[in-house]
Amino acid sequence: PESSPPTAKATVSQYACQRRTTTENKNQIFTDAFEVLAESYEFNEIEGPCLAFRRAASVLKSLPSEVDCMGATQDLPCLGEHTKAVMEELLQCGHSFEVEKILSDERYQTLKLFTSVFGVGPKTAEKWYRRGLRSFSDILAEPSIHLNRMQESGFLHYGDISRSVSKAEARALGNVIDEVARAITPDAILALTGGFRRGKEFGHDVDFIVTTPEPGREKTLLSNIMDELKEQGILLYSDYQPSTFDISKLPSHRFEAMDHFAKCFLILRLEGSQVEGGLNSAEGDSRGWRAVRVDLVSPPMDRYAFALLGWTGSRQFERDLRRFARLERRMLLDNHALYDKTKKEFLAAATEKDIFAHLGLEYIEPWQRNA
Ligand code: TTP
Ligand code: MN
Ligand code: MN
Ligand code: MN
Repeated sequence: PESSPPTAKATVSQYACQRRTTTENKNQIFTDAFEVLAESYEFNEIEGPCLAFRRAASVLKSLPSEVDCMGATQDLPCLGEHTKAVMEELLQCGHSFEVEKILSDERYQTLKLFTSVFGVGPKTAEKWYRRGLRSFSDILAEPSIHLNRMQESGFLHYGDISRSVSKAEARALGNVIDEVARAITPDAILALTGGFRRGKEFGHDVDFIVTTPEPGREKTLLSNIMDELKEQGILLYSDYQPSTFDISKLPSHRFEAMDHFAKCFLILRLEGSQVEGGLNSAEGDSRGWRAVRVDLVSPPMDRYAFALLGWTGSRQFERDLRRFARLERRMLLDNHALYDKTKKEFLAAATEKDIFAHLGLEYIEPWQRNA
C-alpha cells in the first residue's frame, strides 16, 4: 500500500493517513449525500454501512477535482456497490432518491433535531422519539422527562452553541484561556487543536491542549483554570473529568476511544469586544456576548505529541491512523502512546513528526488531515 506499481498512475490509498485532504472539498454533492446515509445507519445502529459511507466520503474529499463520471471512480478505494449506485444517481439526476427519502423521514428528522442538543446522544434521542415526542416543546412540556445538567445547558444555550464558531472567536477564546493559564503557572503551554488547527474557518466548538512541563502539575491545572473562569463569571457550564492516566497501568492492551487525560467540556461566555470583527451572532442579537463550547485536555508533557495528534483529528484521519498502525505495522496507537507489538516496546515521541516516522508514514500537515 505504500508504493504504487511503476506502471499505474498514482493510486489513492485506502488509508486517510496516506492521503492529503485540505478543507477544500470538490465533491461535496457526493459527500453530503454519504453523510446523510451514514447518519441514518448510525441512528439505526448499523455500523458496517455507516463506516463504509464515511470512508467513501473521506476518499472523495481527498481528490483534487470533482468526479464528473463513473469512469473516474474506477481506481478509487473504499467505494462499494451501494456507494457507486448513489453516485451514479447524483451524476444522472442531481439528487438521490434514497437520500431524499431519508431527509423526509420523520424519525430521521426527529433524531437529527434531538441529537443537535448538547448532551443528547442517539440513545436518548431514540428513547424520546419512541415516547412520541417530536419537538423541543414536546420534550420541555413532558413532566416525566428528567434532563441531566448537560442537557439543561444544551437547551438553555441552544441558539448560541448550534451556531458555528468563527476563527476570530476561536482566537479570542485562546487569548482568554492563555491569560488565565499563565496567571496560574507562568510556564503554561496552550495549543489550539481540533478543526481550527486543521485550518477550518468555522467549528462547532474550540479545542485546546493546555499543560505545563512540570511533571504531575497537569493533573490539577484544569481545575485551577476552571476556578478562575468561574471567578471571572464566564463559566456557563463545565463537565470536568479528572485524569485517570497512570504510567504503571500502560502496558495493558486497552487502547480505547476515550483517553485518560484530565479534560473538561465547557460552555464559556465570550464578549463581543474581545473578538476582532465582532461575534458570529444571530441577526438582531444585541446582547454583546455569546456562549461557545470549549474542550480542554491536559496531558503530561511526555505525552504531548500523542495528545496533539489525537485531538487534531479529523475523526476519520484518527480512525485510519490507528487502523494503519494495527494492520500494516503491528503497532497500537492511541492518544497516549505508540506500542510496537513485534518489538514488545513503547515508542517515545516528542513531536507529531516522530510518530509519523515510527509508523513509516510521510508527514501529513494538520491542514492536510481534513479526511
Ligand atoms: P471535535 O471537536 O468533536 O471535532 P473537530 O474539532 O474535528 O470538528 P468541529 O469543528 O466540529 O469541532 O473533536 C476533535 C478531536 O478530538 C477529534 O479528532 C477526536 C478528539 N477527541 C478525543 O481524542 N478524545 C475525546 O474525548 C474527545 C471528546 C475528542
Ligand atoms: Mn448531541
Ligand atoms: Mn472541535
Ligand atoms: Mn471538541
